[in-house]
Amino acid sequence: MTSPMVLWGRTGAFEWQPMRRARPTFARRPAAAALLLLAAGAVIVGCAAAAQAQAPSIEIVFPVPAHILGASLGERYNGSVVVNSLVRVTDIDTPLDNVSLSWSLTPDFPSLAGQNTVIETNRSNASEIWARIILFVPDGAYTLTWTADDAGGGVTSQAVSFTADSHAPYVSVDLPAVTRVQNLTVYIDIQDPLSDINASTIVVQFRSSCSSSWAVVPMQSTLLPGRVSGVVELHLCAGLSNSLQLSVADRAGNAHYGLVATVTLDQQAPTMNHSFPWPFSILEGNSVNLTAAFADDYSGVDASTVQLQVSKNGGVTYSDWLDPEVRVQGGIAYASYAQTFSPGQAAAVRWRAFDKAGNGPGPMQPIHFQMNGEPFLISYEPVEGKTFLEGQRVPFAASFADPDADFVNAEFYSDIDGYLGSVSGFHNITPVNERFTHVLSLGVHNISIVGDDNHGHRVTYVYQLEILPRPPPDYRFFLLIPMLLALMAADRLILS
Ligand SMILES: [Ca+2]
Ligand SMILES: [Ca+2]
Ligand SMILES: [Ca+2]
Repeated sequence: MTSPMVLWGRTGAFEWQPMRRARPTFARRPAAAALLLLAAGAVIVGCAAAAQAQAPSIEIVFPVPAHILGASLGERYNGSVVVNSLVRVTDIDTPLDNVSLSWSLTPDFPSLAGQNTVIETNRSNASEIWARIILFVPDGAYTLTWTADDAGGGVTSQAVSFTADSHAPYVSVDLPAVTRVQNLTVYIDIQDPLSDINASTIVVQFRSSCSSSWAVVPMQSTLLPGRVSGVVELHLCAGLSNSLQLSVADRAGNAHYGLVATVTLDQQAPTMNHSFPWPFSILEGNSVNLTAAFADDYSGVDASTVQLQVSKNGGVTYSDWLDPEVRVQGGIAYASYAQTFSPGQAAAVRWRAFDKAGNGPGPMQPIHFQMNGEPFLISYEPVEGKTFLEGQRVPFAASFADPDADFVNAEFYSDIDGYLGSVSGFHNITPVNERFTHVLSLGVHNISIVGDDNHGHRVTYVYQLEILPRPPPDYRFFLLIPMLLALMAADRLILS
């Protein structure tokens, strides 16, 4: 990019003040114009071989060749590097006011245009012009070219290469955030392609989780252009704060100093601090929300690794590993998995979890539990097929057992007479001697015995009882009475 020429009016010696643009010198200086016209005429009329106007001469005072800018605070502004280029122009055969100046920068960049890139000139001295521009450039390698044109055919250019580098070397460390490995080999890469690294400034320090002070760590270095590759050996201590810091400066003086990486050493698997069901508990219903909560010492539970296995035969065989829903809160991983069981089923669950460092599988011990089972009938009265006469009081009793030692209530129903009564047991088995009686209607009854363990299980047994009509009175009995009396009288006669 080339800045348009800007000529600023004369001022006092070495004062860098912007002034209004000067008018063409021909208009203001008739004498000089006449002289130039005469000279031109002489060239045209007289001699084609007469010397052409000699080009101005440019001396770039700043920056000097290979200058690196940007390392000092004064050379940085708002994220850019300030390039304050100063030149001195002399011209032996042209009034200096006629000399115009321009500049260009390679590579170009869009942010260069604007007020700050206007050329300031000082023409207070009749034999020389001092000019400068202020450029704000990003980091990079540049070539600045100044061009002076004396309007008489003499044009000259001067170029200077410089580097803008306002950034410290870039440091990258190949260090994991968490590890299970106590002795780590760490690769360090330091880069500064612009102004190269001053290898003598590199200092690596390490502080383990078990220490409160920093210690210098020797680094094996391989020096490359604009780059240093290093290797250090670290001996970690269990904990969160194994820290590495590094200081280094580039050849321009930009320095990096500070923490570059922290690594957690974790060698313990997660632990389970809560689970449901409790070991050896008896659960009601058919669906159980199996839950567990895991904690970890340093790196934290890897939620994606929390799994469980379920056994439905008391821990003899287990399912495949199942993926529960996992929610992590406050460093604790909460897992839950809904599973259906049958009544009375002996069950077991075992969990596993890894931490983020890969320690695991964590808790694997099974937790045994049982599903609440149905009660079952042991004995009952009256027995199947027994008949009773109409109007007779029928005694009812039942004994139940329950695998969970639940109380069992036994209720009796008739399909003819409805609810008959109940016996309620003490623990485990209803005592046989607890009974009630009921007069049933004539006919064949379907009797239901319903056992309820008060834990959701009602079992029903059905059998039949028949109530018979009473037979008519047997009058032959009454005919026998006089015969018996006669026999008894005869007995007495013989004995006496
Ligand atoms: Ca640098
Ligand atoms: Ca751990
Ligand atoms: Ca039960």
